[in-house]
Amino acid sequence: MLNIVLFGPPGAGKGTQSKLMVDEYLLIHLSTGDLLRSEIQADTELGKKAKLLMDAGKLVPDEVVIGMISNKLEANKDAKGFIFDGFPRTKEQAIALDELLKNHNQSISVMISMAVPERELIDRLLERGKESGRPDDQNEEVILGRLNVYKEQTEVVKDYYGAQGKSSEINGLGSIEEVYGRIKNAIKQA
Ligand code: B4P
Repeated sequence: MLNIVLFGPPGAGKGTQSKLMVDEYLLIHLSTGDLLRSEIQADTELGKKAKLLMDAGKLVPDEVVIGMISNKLEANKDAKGFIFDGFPRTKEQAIALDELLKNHNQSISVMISMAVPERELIDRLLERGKESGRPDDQNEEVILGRLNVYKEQTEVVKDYYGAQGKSSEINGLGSIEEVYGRIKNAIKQA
């Protein structure tokens, strides 16, 4: 099985690249952001609570996203592997993911970390906000807050996989195809 963590700050291109990887590697794409937005769309209790946090650029509690991923792993026992997009976002989530995969006799194959300068991230998210209607993409202050959350709570996840010898960093600047080529190389080397 091929289990990939696609990692990077908000706007790095994780969702964009995941779509290309799904077709080529036949993996199941698990985006906690998409899963949470589906809950918001369906107006569930979970969605109502998540919306307040997401619109403010804050993280949803660990137990909520870990529970979502656990359900998806259970429901896809025959999968060829998974792309984890936007998860794990805290060290606690990374530890929980290792545990969940261990219960299925699986482990993470590689964490691919996408590096993009901060100004480019802000411009990409503001641009997406014009069309997507996502409240968390429309306000520069909220975006800066999300980048701070990334630095304070999420960046440690890179060290977590680095300590396991599973971290591979690529340049996330350039065309979508150029970035995808680098991801394919990182997977080949892993
Ligand atoms: P996410 O949905 O994960 O959203 P994101 O970080 O903004 O990144 P995304 O992957 O969608 O964007 P991409 O870089 O592809 O999270 C949203 C919120 O959900 C979080 O703030 C949090 O509240 C909550 N949440 C999610 N997971 C959580 C977790 N595990 N724990 C707690 N809370 C959680 O693309 C950005 C833009 O860049 C796009 O418009 C794209 O077209 C463009 N782009 C991509 N590649 C490009 C390239 N090479 N060149 C130019 N533009 C490019």
